[in-house]
Amino acid sequence: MHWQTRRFSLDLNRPRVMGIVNVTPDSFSDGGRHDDTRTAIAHCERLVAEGADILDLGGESTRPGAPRVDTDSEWARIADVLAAAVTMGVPVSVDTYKSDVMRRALDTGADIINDVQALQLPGALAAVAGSGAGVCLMHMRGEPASMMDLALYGDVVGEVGTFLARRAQAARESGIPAECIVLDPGYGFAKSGEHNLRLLAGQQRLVELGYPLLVGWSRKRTLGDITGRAVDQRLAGSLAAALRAVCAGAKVLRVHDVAATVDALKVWAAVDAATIPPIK
Ligand code: HH2
Repeated sequence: MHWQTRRFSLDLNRPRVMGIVNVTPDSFSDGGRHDDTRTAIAHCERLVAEGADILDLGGESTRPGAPRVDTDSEWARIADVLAAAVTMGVPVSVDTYKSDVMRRALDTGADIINDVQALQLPGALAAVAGSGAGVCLMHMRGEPASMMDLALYGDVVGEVGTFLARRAQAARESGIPAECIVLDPGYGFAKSGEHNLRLLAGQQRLVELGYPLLVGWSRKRTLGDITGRAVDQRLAGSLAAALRAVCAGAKVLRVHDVAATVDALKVWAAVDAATIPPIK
């Protein structure tokens, strides 16, 4: 199983780590930490040194209630960081739902477009089709400002699955090859804590759609609700959710804490590789 991106074909026979670089003043867990070009580039270098397989750059927060950022401001935040990141030897993803930002990112050498709106906004499918870029199509409803009002589901796994299957089909019909597509259940997006947990418990059903799954549980609110921990103390919860997601078929983990996640996956892989002698 592979994820075809512009410059790299990622072997997904082992789970991969996507390191988050939010070049924003207001992201929910790291807003303002690397929102200038110099510190953002240094953060990219650090995540690659820690073992990130992919970098994911974002210039607009999508936390619940986040305000929109206009195209030029979003692009101004990430442009120079992207130009530096594409020289670091790993595929670089840009987290955006705006077709103009997608086009500029692809012109600057981005390998992947990560769209929390699953290429639904006008011009998004056309911006990516023909580029050879990998895409991550994520489930959400509405917009970050209002999405939690839309957290109403009967069968959350089934409804998310139906949506993702439709978006993958639309992407393919627009000319994006199947091997470029990964799907994401969108943990925390228009979903209550209960929905997120049901979705993770039933995540294996989404694997049956036939595309690799990418998941983002890192530091999210549901982990705080379960553990009572503040956003900067959710590493243990994030690792537990990440490994549970791998158990349920996830192939790419979108995380803030790259070094710890890489270690956790090394332990997982070591157990997988252990040979079991027969009982005599
Ligand atoms: N979560 C966030 C942003 N982008 N993309 C994908 N594919 N999956 C996710 O779960 C996902 C995502 C939110 O996390 P973060 O980037 O840390 O925060 P913010 O949106 O506040 O910048």
